[in-house]
Amino acid sequence: MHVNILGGFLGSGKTTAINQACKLLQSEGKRVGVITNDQGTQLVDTAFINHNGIATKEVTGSCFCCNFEAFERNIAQLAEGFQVDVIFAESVGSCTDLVSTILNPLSIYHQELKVTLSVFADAAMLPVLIGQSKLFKDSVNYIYRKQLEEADIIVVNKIDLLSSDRLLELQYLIKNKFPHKEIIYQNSLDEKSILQWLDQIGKFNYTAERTSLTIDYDLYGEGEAALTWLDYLLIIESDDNTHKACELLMEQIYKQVNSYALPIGHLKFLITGKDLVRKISFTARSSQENEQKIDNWQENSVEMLINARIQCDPIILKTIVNDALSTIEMETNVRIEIKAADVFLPGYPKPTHRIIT
Ligand SMILES: Nc1nc2c(ncn2[C@@H]2O[C@H](COP(=O)(O)OP(=O)(O)O)[C@@H](O)[C@H]2O)c(=O)[nH]1
Ligand SMILES: [Mg+2]
Repeated sequence: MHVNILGGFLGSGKTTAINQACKLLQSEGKRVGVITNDQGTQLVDTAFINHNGIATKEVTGSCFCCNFEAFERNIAQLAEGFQVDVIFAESVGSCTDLVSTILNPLSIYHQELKVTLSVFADAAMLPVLIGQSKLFKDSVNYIYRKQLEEADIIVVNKIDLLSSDRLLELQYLIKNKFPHKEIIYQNSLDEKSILQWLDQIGKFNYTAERTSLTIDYDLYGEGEAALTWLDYLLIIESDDNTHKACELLMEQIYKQVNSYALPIGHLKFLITGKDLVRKISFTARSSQENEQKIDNWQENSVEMLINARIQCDPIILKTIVNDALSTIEMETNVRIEIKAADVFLPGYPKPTHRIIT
């Protein structure tokens, strides 16, 4: 069985690529499964992939590396319960050191699995984050660079958003920076691009021995803890339609985060109703690139899941979201019930295994 692990920073396009790849493989009659991962418990990615009719398991409350047993259990359940041929596993966007903590343990304890590690990077963010970026703290940039360093394949994603000149510049930069890496340039919204990625991981030499990262866990832990985690589950109800209020709420949160100049890892919303599944993501791009038109819907009651990773104090993020909820309730005719709310700083990474090669 093939297990394709996706790493790479928050918002780089991992879930999008998995979703597209699964649809393509399913249309060819293959049985696919997905394992999602987050340190929170209410996951936008799981709900999104599930709504698309794909067998999904999740490791919550901890990353794959710190709960390897749960990861193994999920692989076994997808293999036995759903008889899948291929699994895509998306690791937490602020996680690294996967070769020593996931791939090496899998190659020792599960030699029957054919495992690959694709590390995704947003094409526009890549030159910023491997340079002397002041966007995130140095410890966060450190994680980003380490993720790329251990990739089997680097997937430079969202190339559709670059001009051809900028793409050429980027290709030159990346080739020089990673002369020995397999690199592909991708638009995950495009079928042909996804087929090229699937072809590349299909051809991968699964028996290749990988080199473990040399990594400073204190700096890695500092980077993880720099990004506050927020998960909210809301019920939004109205006597009329809920669309406008939801749109205003997302806009209000995004604007407030920007007004405090807080760097966004990701800020994503999943809105579901009787006939509705809508995912809206904001990432560390310019606000103009993040401008989104949210098509109308007709629903009196929707569920909204919010997942955020933002570089700031947890109290600030919690206050921004709670203030936005109050404002929208006052200014529109919706009632908002908070079903679950969790805001925290991730703890120090403590992998189950760390096997060095
Ligand atoms: N234009 C464009 N947008 C993309 C592409 N891949 C992902 N996105 C968008 O980038 C945002 C973050 O994607 P997501 O898959 O959630 O990233 P993840 O955090 O790495 O799983 C979403 O709004 C996606 O629609 C791409 O190749 N091109
Ligand atoms: Mg994701």
